[in-house]
Amino acid sequence: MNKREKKSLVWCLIAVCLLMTVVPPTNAAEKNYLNESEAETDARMQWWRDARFGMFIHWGIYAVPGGIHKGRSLSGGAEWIMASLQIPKDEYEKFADQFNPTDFDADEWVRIAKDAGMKYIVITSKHHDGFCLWDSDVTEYDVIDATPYDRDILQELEDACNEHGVKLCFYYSIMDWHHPDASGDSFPKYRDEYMKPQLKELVERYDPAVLWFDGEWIKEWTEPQGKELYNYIRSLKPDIIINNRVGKGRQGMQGMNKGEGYAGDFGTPEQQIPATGLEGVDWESCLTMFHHWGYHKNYQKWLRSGDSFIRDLIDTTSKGGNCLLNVGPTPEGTFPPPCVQRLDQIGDWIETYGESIYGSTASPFTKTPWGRCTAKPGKLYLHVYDWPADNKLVVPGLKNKVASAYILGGMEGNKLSTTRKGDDVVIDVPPKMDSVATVVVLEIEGEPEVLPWMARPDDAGTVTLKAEDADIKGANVRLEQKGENANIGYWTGENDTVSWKFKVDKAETYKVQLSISCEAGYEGGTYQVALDGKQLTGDVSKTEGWTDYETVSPGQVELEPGQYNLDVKPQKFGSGNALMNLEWVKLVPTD
Ligand code: H79
Repeated sequence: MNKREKKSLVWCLIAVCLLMTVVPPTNAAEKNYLNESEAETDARMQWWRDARFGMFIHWGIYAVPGGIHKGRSLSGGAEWIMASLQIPKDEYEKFADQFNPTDFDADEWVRIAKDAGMKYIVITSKHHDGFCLWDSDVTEYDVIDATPYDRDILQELEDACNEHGVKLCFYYSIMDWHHPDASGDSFPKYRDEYMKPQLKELVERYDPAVLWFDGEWIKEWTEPQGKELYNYIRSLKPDIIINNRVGKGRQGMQGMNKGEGYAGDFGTPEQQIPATGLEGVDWESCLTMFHHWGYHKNYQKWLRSGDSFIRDLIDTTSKGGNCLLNVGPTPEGTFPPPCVQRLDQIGDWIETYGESIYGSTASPFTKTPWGRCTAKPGKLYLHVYDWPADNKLVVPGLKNKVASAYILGGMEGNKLSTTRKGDDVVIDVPPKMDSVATVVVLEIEGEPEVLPWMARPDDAGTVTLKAEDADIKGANVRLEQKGENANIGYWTGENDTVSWKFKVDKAETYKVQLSISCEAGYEGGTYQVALDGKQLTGDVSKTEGWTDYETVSPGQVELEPGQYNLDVKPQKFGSGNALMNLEWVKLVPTD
């Protein structure tokens, strides 16, 4: 392109942008559902917020190869086999001839989900490969027309879900590797003559509670199209819920939106749980039971324990989000038995402790060192992972008056005694119970009034200030997760400061220790520790690399009982532009 052509292209783009601002993308007479009031959103989202736990199902003809084709296995998810092994369309289509899931029993699937405590099911109506699990009018590439199996899977699931009171929801991929118009210039044709008619079929025939989009990252898809599609679907079913992948707001796998103004009702972290929730933002972490989303023949290799899924559910709930746990059924139409066994295990836990999950909201605490907390009006549910050795459960920095305390699950009548110790509440708990997370209920008066987390001495009297609990201030300095070692890194500004609050309850002389690392070429700096009006300094020597930590001590401090603030910051940089990585600071009693 020459300069002149470039110039006219730029003018052309400017003209298009101007036009787009004066001509709204949707018919002005239609309702803009993106402008609904907070009360309307709250009413629409209520069942979803209360539900907290759903089942994701990835099922399609990719289950037939199960991650292995012609002796080749793949790097990505088993449901991506067409793309990752570059299987030509006509060759891939042949898996449809072998898709004959005669063991499929919608009623059993829904019962398994319900017994696991799941309130909704999200199934792939169409994944990236384009194959459809219902009898679509606009394609033959579906379970009725292209496979020997002659049953409408989505219809059977809808009937079973209605029967059991579980909400049925559909995943739908915008990206489509099968449809000839789904990429390039003909994309609008695919959108208007294929995608939208399919979505209309799905909404009108099966009445889904949620539409869960994916594959929105393709270059053809834009935020204005996302907004238009959002409004189109809401116009078909006004109270439907739609995820944020309908538009372009999502920030990668982290899943939350880049900012305000994007279409979609909830964020979609994928294969991860955010470090903290976000006040006023709905989100759902989707997690798969065995690394792949679709069925993989070697799934057992990756299958995690039932306990880990229970803790994931507690974790998402304690941060104010939902958990969508995925299973990839076999080509025969069953859930792999070890998955069912884990789902049973989750269901057992839910049966005892479900009250602490459904309808609960995020923890009011910044940190509960023994586990997690969920809340309902007047109640705090303390999910204890690490049972206190002395049977005294410390609820840190809770100002409210306590009404009562008891353990959930048939022990409600057995009240536990509580005492106030300064800002903390201490609950006398019985010896450790046999559960991955025992739930202690603390009934309190009024709205929770909670102080920010403050570190305190452990049984040996040592105060540990961890990187993940630090208050970090500076341009670049940040919390990093490298391998096992969460640490504070990118320490490049002279005012970059990390701080902790802690308290001690008796007079003591402490040795201050830091666990630091420094790659060769950066050594020679000095750090400063400020505590109780005193300053200690120490040198930064090189270690084997940024992940090789060494414990150093800049000196001792004498402290009286009380609350303190400890700051660490650079005093002088060494030969590089970063000071050090810091894993933790400890105050170790000297006697
Ligand atoms: O259906 C399951 C997976 O098959 C599908 N989503 C889950 C629910 C999935 N497809 N791709 N991926 C997951 C990973 C893809 C990541 C990327 Fe991207 C797409 C990297 C670049 C484009 C997402 C969008 C992350 C960055 C931009």
